[in-house]
Amino acid sequence: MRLLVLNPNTSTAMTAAIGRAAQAAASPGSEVLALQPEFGPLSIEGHFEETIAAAGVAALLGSAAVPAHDATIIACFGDPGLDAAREVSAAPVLGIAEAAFHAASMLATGFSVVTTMKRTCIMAEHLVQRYGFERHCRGVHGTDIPVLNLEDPSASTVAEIEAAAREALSRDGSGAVVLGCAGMAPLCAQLQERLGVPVIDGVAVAVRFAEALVGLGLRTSKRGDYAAPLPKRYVGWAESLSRGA
Ligand code: 2AL
Repeated sequence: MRLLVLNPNTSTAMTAAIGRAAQAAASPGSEVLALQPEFGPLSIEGHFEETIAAAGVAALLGSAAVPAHDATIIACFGDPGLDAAREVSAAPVLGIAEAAFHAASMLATGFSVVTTMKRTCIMAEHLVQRYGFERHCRGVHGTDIPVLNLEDPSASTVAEIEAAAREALSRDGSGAVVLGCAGMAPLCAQLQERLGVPVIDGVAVAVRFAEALVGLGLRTSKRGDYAAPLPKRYVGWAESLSRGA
C-alpha cells in the first residue's frame, strides 16, 4: 500500500527525515511518499503558522494532482487541517497527535507530552481536550527547543528532551512519554532506551494504525460532516480548488 506522509511545514530537510522515519516504521510492502505543501511556514510554532499550514494541507489534498494513495498521515503535532483532509479524502487520514494519544492510552494509564516551544503547549492541550484524552494526559511540557533545531539534533538537544521527559514523568506521575513534534521521530528509539518507559512517536504509530485501517478495508465515512465539500467557486489564490462550479 502507498502511504502519503504529509509534513505540513515547508522544511524539505524535515520532510525527508519524517519520510525516512515513516518508512522505517512501515511494514514490508508499504511505500511511503513524503510530501509538503507548496506554501507556508518553515516550521509550525504558533496559531498563525498553524492556520497557514492547515490551508497548505487542505490545498494539497484537495488538489486534483494529489498522488494516488491508500491513507494519509498529517505529520505535525498540531494535526493541522485534519478534518478538512478527511472531507476531501475517501482514504483514511490520521493525525500524529491523535494517533499518539490513542497509542499512549493503551500503554499507560497516564502519559506526558514533551514538546518544542513552550508557546505550543496550549495547542497540544487543546487537542487533548478535543480528542477526549483529559483523563490520560497528565501534562504537556515545552522545552523551548525550536522545531528546526531538531533537523540536526546535537547531543545537548537529545539530553534536554531526556531531562524534560524525566521531570515530566516524575512531576506528572505518568508512565509514558509522547513526543510532541514530528521532528523528534528520529530520536524516539534513543529516548525510549534512555528513559525505560514507552516513548511514543506519532509518526510511527500513525503509519501502523493507517496500515491496520487500510488492511481492514476501512475508509473515511462520507456520511455527515466528512462528506466531500459542496460544489463551490473559490476566488483569489484558492481559485484552482473550486469544486464543480
Ligand atoms: C511541530 C511539528 O510537529 N512540526 C512543526 O513544524 N511543529 N510541532 C511542535 N509542537 O512544534
